[in-house]
Amino acid sequence: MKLLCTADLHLGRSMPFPEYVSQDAHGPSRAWRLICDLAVEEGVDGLLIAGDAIDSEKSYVEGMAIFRQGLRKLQAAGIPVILTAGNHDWNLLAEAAMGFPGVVPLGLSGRWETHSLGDVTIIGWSFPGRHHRESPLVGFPETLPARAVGLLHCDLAGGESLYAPVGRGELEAVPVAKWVLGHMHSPMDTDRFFYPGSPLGLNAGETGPRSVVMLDTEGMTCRRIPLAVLEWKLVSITEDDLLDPGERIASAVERVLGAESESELTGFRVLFQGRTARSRDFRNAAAVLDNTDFPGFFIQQAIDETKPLLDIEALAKGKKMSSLLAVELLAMDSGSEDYSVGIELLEELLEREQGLED
Ligand SMILES: [Mn+2]
Repeated sequence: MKLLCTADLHLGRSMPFPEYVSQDAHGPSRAWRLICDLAVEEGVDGLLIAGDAIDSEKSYVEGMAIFRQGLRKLQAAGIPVILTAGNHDWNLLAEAAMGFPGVVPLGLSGRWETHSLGDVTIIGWSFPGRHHRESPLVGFPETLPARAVGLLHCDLAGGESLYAPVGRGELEAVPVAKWVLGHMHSPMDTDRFFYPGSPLGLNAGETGPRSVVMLDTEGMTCRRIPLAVLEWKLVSITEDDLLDPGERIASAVERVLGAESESELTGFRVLFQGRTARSRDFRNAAAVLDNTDFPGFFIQQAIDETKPLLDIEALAKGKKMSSLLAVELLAMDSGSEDYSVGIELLEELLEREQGLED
């Protein structure tokens, strides 16, 4: 059997896009439509969703409507949907599935529940509330039919997590051939479990390409299918590019941003770092870039972390405390760690001296 697996769609979530980027065309709803299309095209035997299909109660009306549109399409194609609830949609799945006999939420009261799909048993557990501090594997059945696939929203980091902490060993100790997990938005693959990851990064920090997973239950093998809705990238433009600000900023940015992307749209966070004599210019550039409309990509945020260039030689000629430090610095290797510590001290000192003069 072929089962298409995904998680963390967060339908209804408003993306951190500039106004000119369409939420519907490039956000979670676009990803969901693609996933439904893919399921139909590939003629899958089922779609598995490991939690957080809908974002939250706040975006509930919108998220629910988008979700049910997709379910209608899948139902028309005779594709069953098996899903568990995550910490975001723990109280929404029962209603979402209403009127769809082929849509099966599993383990809604926080109890393990099974569902047969052909020769495969899907076993799932849903968040019973917003938080769950215990391992959800407590009370897991000791025996299961041979071909069992687990469906769970959980925090693999374990420990003190509020979000159903589990250890890797716990997942591997139970009689499940393959776990489909949700909650971590980055994709992750191991022999016994995998996180499909969110089908698109939901904020600029969630960088990297995204995909869904096709699980072939014959040999319990997985194949990733890229989803090219949106990719976030972080670019740092450092010292070398900052020698000549102004015009150069735009060309440096375009050069970096012009790099090929598999995605329909790429969202960038641009970081200006390093020292420049015209740090102020970068502050302005950041403001301009925030509002620049490029085809195929946009800049979600430009952050100025540049520092003013210090003229050590000129400072060394002075007659202040800072001059003594500047003399020391001139004798040091500018690549050393001590040198950067010295520069920071010098900046601090200059600020204080400035304060005394004011
Ligand atoms: Mn979650």
